Amino acid sequence: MKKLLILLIAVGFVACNSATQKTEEKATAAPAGLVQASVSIGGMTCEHCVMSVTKGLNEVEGIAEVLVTLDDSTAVIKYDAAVVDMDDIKAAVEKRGYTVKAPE
Ligand SMILES: [Cu+2]
Repeated sequence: MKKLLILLIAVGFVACNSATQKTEEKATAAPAGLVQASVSIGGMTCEHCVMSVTKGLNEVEGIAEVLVTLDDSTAVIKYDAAVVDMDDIKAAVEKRGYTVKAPE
């Protein structure tokens, strides 16, 4: 547990430092093979939470595009369903200390 806390603090610190880098999000047509899913993220309270979740998801191979919104606590993810599935997406978010409620 202590190790996890340290990890979370480290992640938060890194995320804070990069919080000024605003990623530009554009609505683009998904390339063939990509699917889009909107999931609810639990535990986000500020912009650096958004950055942390965004980073965590962008690190996952097969995820092409991530748009995390703090206001409604959602992440819209475009991903290659042949490479990743919802379990991988959940794991990446949970690794950052947040929860995921995937659409049923
Ligand atoms: Cu935060």
